[in-house]
Amino acid sequence: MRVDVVTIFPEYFSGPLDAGLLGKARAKGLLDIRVRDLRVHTTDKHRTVDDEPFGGGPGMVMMAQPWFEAVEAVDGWERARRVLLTPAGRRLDQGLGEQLSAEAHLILMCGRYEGIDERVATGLATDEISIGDYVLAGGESAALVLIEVVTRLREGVIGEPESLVEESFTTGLLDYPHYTRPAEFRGMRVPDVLVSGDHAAIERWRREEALRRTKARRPDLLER
Ligand code: JEE
Repeated sequence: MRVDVVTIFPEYFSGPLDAGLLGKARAKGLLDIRVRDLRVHTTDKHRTVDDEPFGGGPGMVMMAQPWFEAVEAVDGWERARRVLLTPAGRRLDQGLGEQLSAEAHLILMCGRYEGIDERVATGLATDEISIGDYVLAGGESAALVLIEVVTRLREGVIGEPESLVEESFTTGLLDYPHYTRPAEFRGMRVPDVLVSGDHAAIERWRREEALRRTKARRPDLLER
């Protein structure tokens, strides 16, 4: 899968894309990520990307021109899924992540300030996506979240595909609690059933714990 990221902070991506699952997927050639500096496509000596909002209001708005030129400079951009990260977008969930993971090419647009001139959303992007209901300072961390969600769903990225099948957001419940050795740590004991060897009882316990947690923390998941 090919991913092009457009940002005024390319350096934001160097650590996260090299570590862990993303670093491995790139090393295996399963993920080809290119981070592009929006300011390359500015036209003045100060490399300006923002201006005051028409109609007034707080903050600055990113200009459409550098965004159109940056995206149109990506080879194959017309066939790519062109995603604008924005707090005003459709909320990312596992289902949308699965859809996006089937694409050959994503272009992710990461804004800053109060956002981007609306003509980028209407005339350049194919999708507007938000990663959740809170306000970030820009789209970069959202793009990293999206890249991680999509990458771990690609064939060959995760060694054991069983861990994808049992995924909590696929079963519709939160995950059950996990424990490892030692059986007692600072007076906190692992539930007896997990060391009992009774696999039917373990399965029942896990299912009940998942249900209990979901009721307490995410009742919205049970309504569906
Ligand atoms: C892209 C700029 C910052 C801050 C004002 C906020 C008023 C934009 N889930 C997500 N949360 N935030 C983002 C995100 C934030 C961004 C950009 C994505 C570009 N910013 C910014 C404040 C405001 N509004 C919402 O209420 C109305 C706008 C994001 C994603 N993806």
